[in-house]
Amino acid sequence: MRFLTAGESHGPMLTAIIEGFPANLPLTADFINQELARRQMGYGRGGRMQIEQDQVEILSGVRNGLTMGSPITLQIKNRDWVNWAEVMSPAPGADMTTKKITRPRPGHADLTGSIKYDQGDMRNILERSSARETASRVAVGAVAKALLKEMDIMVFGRVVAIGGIKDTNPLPGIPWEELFSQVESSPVRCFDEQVSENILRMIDQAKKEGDTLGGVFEIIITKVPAGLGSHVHWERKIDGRLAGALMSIQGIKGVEVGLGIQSADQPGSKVHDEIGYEENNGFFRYSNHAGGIEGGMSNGEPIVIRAAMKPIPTLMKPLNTVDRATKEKLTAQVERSDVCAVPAACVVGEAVAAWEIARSLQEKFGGDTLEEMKERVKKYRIYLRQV
Ligand code: EPS
Repeated sequence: MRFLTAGESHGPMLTAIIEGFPANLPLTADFINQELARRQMGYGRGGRMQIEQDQVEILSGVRNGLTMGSPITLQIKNRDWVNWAEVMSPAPGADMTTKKITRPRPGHADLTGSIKYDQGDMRNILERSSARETASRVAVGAVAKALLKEMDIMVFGRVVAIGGIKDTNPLPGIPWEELFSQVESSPVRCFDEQVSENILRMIDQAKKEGDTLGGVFEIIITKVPAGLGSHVHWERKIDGRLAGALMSIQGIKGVEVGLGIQSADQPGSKVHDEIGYEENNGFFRYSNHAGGIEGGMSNGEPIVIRAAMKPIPTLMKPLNTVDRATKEKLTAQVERSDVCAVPAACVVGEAVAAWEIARSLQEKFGGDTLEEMKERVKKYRIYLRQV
């Protein structure tokens, strides 16, 4: 299973092609659109989200609401394109001056991208490095989620910190659905209401100061059977794949699994999860410091991964830089942007994690059809309970 995305932030559209997906999976544009709408929410977004109302069109691979096993093409039109048609025109004669960028933003792809691809106008870098691309990945992730749903696997994210304000409480011992619905109702995807409120104030303050904020989100994946991924070779390790996928989201600077970095500070006796066994239910762990992954494989406990997002590099009170063309010391370009996009990145995190789980599931269970895959997963789950 693989996918490609294409499209510029202010081009006509974003496109994704998924290949190697099983046939007979129920899939509708409505389901994908719900995920796209979740990505557009979150306190601290900029003006662009008022313009867009991301809607997917399924252009191939699906007929009568079911996948056919052939490549699936997804397309999301950029509503903003009408305002950019002349600037972004692919034909010779495009307006190359009005929106030209020569003052790189510290922390952005602008400068290095423009040197690497030898582009005097850094718009040619911004257009593709923009987190607008994540709309495609959320659409792809929605397709993966639809597959995972069939196997009862749920992927969900919550924000645990923004701008240094943290929800330090351990995961509350309530049913997952309850936790997720409370998170879903928070404008910053934070479980703790008091922390949510403090974060809202912090975002308002940052906006007033022309600044931006980063944060940390956590992805939880439930009911993953033990044994996805493998210890036998580096690129089959599921933690490596999940970390790589999360790290590839725009703005992410750190990823940890379970206790993560903290596990380095403690002795083994405090870190490792002791093993238990329950008749007819199989092996389990008494704690989940490993975040559901040991030896590059899911171990049957919920997978818990965190990702840290840096503050967005476009500051309304810009930092110092050097003009690409004149080498003059100036302040960086100011573009329309977000004060904080951590809640949106959290939804993107769900999507990329869902894709990696679906991919590992397909590798283990194969299957050209949903039925084959489901049957094999069902049998394997019986084996896990009896082993
Ligand atoms: C985004 C669209 C962008 C930004 C944001 C994410 O729209 P525009 O650049 O037209 O305002 O709101 O991207 C960034 C801040 C970034 O640095 O990439 C989106 O659709 O999520």
